[in-house]
Amino acid sequence: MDRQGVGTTITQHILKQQREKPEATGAFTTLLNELIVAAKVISREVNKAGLVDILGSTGKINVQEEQVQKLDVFANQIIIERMQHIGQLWCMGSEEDPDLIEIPAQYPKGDYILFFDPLDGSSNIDVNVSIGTIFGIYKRKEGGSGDLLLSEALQPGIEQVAAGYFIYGSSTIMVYTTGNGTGVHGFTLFPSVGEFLLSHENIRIPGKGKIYSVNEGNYPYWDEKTRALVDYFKTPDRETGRPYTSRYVGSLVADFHRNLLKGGIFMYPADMKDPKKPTGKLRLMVEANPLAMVVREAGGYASDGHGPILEIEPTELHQRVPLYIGSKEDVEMAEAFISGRVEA
Ligand code: P6P
Repeated sequence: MDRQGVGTTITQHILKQQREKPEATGAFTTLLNELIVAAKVISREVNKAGLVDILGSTGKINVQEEQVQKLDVFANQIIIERMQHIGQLWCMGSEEDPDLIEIPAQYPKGDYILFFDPLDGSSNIDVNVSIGTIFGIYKRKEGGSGDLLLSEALQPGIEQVAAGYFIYGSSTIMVYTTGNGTGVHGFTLFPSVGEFLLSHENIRIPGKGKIYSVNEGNYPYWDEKTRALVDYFKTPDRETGRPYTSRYVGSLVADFHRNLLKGGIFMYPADMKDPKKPTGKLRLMVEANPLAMVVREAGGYASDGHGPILEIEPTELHQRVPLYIGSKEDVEMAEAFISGRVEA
């Protein structure tokens, strides 16, 4: 806290970073600040969800064939409504919407593309487990057709100009990076001030952790390499600090945030539980890519088991990928097992 008793606000932090970029026009700052306003509104609703009739399911199934929670719908609408009028977006892609979201004709368009999961982990809302909003921001490529084409919107995660997440838990925290060595920084929402204040400056993930996070209920549906990998983390070996501790909340943002701060590996491997989802449950554009950028900027790594998540050329808006993400040494070990370089 500085002498005003406030500390560094997220707005000050963004402005400082943007001032160091001669090409900055203020468009990105406007975009990120509006997303922050949306997150503050979502945080308020999440934190009072237990008091008003906004819990439970809408009875609808989304494009992911998952129960749509009322707060899911609310969060999605808030982000779309707030972001579409600021004149900085070419289009958006949401985990909740089957297709790209067009900016209505009455609003000016911009050069950025926002992919987001409005409320990840929402099945945990009713049991008061932390949930979150995940976002990845891209710059529209020059020379496009001018039409709203998926082929022009989808880009590899390495092209993100910013990525991060909001976690709505015991407190609301925003973690983000603008890449290029600018680091990963966390801000905690002070409701009394109504501002996100810097609380975790320059987050670095340990090179090797002591935690593994995976839903072991899927063990019967994994292939031999995946089973051998998870068994590896459970096998006692003093030299490599095994067995690791198992920690799995079932809310990606909560599991990722804990491992980012403490070290460890989160895994959502491919499984044959649902033949319609042979490449795992998590989505490339709205979950894996944003977190892969955050973890890379914090010194970690994210892989699909064969190579960097950030280098995957997307072909579909909602394509799913296996995800191994966290401490670099642990994720590289996962890659060695899954790609067959280590014998099962
Ligand atoms: P499972 C939540 O529904 C979610 O999308 C992620 O937040 C979480 O990591 C994962 O699914 C949990 O999936 O199959 O272990 O319940």
